[in-house]
Amino acid sequence: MSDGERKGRFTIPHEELMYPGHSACPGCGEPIAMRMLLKALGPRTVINIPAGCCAVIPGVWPRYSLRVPMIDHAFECTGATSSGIRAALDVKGLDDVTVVGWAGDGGTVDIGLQSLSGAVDRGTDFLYVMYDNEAYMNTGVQCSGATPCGAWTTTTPAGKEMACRRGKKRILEMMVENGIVYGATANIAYPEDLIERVRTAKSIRGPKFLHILSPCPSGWRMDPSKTIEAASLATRTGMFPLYEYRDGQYRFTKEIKNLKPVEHYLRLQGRFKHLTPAQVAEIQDLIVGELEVLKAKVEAGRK
Ligand SMILES: Cc1ncc(C[n+]2csc(CCOP(=O)(O)OP(=O)(O)O)c2C)c(N)n1
Ligand SMILES: [Mg+2]
Repeated sequence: MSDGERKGRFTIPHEELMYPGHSACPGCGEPIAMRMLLKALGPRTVINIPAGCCAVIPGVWPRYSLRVPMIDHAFECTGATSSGIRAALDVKGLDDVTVVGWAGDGGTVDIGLQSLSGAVDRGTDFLYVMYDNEAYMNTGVQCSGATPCGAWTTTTPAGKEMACRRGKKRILEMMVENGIVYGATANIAYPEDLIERVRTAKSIRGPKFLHILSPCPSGWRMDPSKTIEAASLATRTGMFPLYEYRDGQYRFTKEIKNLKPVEHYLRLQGRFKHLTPAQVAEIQDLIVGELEVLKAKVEAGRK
């Protein structure tokens, strides 16, 4: 902890465990999320990363921008690798080291789902982080189970009908049903909140799951300077609500009052530019419906 932090001047730790010089595209949300995660966890951390942009962003050998060890592995096995690392650390008596499985949305909600589910089932003490850029970006923007309704991708082309018509896979709720001890959504536009969620996760033993929204300017077809604005609008329009699950209860970590119309979020990004006013209204209805479901869960926990 720095002097500034001790005096309460900074809520974001000064310590840097991710250096500049990584290979992310301009405006990419992933290194911001990674930087904040490492600030919250500190150096006693091991990260395992599957295929995806995240595998190359830290650097290609001999360059490396993280100050913690990272293990690179196949696309579909983040959960299994985390369980293996945890077991090895436990044998060595290193129970103060946090294990983080860090994967993209495609590597989590689709291809790594069985492996993640197995690790939760085994009760592995680890933090799984899904940074969500809402498509398979590293291979050229294909639709994943986390791509939002109406978004253009190369496999959901723009046309008269919306090729992607459903809501995002509710991965956090799926993991809750699977048996995680803590789960939360977070957003790079709210770094202090993100850090608080990571610290909470670190303080609890068992399988934890964090879902971080991480805009991708190239895939979202927007200017790299718009990353934080887009991320912030995602939460302020209700597209990406911030909430957590702990001890059997859901709770909003950012109140969802006075939501802006979703159009503000959609119009910022080229991936939604083909949408007609009727389709925008359809997406608005979908979001309102999903928020009602979430509110009911939060209310049920309060009773
Ligand atoms: C088994 C397997 N299938 C496909 C691939 C090709 N592949 C590498 S990265 C990637 C996209 C990853 O998408 P996501 O997990 O969302 O991360 P992002 O690239 O968006 O950061 C794909 C399909 C692979 N490496 N291994
Ligand atoms: Mg992705």
